[in-house]
Amino acid sequence: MKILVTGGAGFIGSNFIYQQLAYHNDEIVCLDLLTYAGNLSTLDKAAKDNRFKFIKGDIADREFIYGLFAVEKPDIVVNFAAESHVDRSIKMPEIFLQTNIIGTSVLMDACRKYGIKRYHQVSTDEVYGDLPLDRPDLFFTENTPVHASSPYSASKASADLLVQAYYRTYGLPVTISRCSNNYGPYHFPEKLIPLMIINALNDKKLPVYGKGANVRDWLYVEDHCKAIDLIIRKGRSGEIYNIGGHNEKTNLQVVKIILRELNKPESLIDFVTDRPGHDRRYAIDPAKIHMQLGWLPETNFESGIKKTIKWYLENKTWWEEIINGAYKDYYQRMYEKR
Ligand code: NAD
Ligand code: TDX
Repeated sequence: MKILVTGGAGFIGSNFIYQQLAYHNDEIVCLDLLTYAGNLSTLDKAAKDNRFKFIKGDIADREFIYGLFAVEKPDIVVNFAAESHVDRSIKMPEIFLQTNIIGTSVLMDACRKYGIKRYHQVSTDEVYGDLPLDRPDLFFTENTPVHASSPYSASKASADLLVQAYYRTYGLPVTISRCSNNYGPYHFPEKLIPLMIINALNDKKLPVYGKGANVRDWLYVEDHCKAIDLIIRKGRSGEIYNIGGHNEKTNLQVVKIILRELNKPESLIDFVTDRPGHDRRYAIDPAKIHMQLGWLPETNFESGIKKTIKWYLENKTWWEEIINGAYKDYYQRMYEKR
């Protein structure tokens, strides 16, 4: 079988590729535009495997995508390619619409034209909006209405609606997964956990938005990838699967854990202006994927964060190259006057 993995040079896509190569004997074609978030060096080890091939290109470029499908004829498409950072979407929404919505429709049109066994859309719990902080009894289920808050989540929700429309109208075999916040190796340093680890290692301030009271439901990236693996091989076409491991933490709790693990003082914490429209709490009910596909998370937050910190300590070159490049301007623009 041949699997086309789009966005495989990013955080979750690269972890998915390594897991697929370790557990299965399928061919993997990785398509990635190598935006600021894509990093070819992340795939260095995969490139040594003759079942793996990398192609640079844009999922929203129709002519290019049709040409690629005509040659590669993938059996399964797993679409990780996206603009993924909420803060960037607030400053620059257009590219989110282009990649996340148009890109998804182009990929699915290619699937219709050339035929595939399964198109899988990697979506997010953010499409459900947020939950109040004082109702810990509430969780997102697959039946929770879509209610996006940021241009990022609105673009992901729009893509999900298109995926469902292609299933209903054209009978395209599709699945959608909606996962909570991931963390682990190869996470781009603009996101909370890697940003805080790297700033703490460099004795820089840790910018916590608002009071740090917002809650995220953290899942170790390998658990997310295992869930997607089950869905593409055993999941039912037309279905949505929520993925999450009941690992809720406030941002302040996460930052304090990181400081404690690195033996750094809490005086590094800097409370800065809040994110506009900041979602208060995400919390996934993963009962469906557990009951139907037998998925359960294997890594709890306490061991996952230790593994993650160890990875950032042992892979300094990977992130130093990033933070010494265009990331510097990004950081200044995003945090200077906050
Ligand atoms: P990421 O930003 O680390 O990686 C995205 C990858 O997509 C990069 O390699 C980038 O070069 C590539 N890409 C961007 N635009 C492209 C285009 N037009 N054509 C081809 N490639 C393009 O993102 P991530 O955190 O790995 O997220 C992957 C997917 O998972 C996204 O769809 C995201 O919405 C979803 N998701 C992420 C999380 C999370 O916590 N990170 C949680 C749930 C869902
Ligand atoms: O500097 C920061 N300070 C801070 O307090 C950053 C970057 C974030 N935060 C807060 C905002 C959020 O409440 O930390 C929380 C996590 O922020 P992000 O890492 O930006 O993630 P989030 O906005 O929750 O979105 C993530 O989870 C769902 C991913 O980036 C999305 O791609 C995914 O869909």
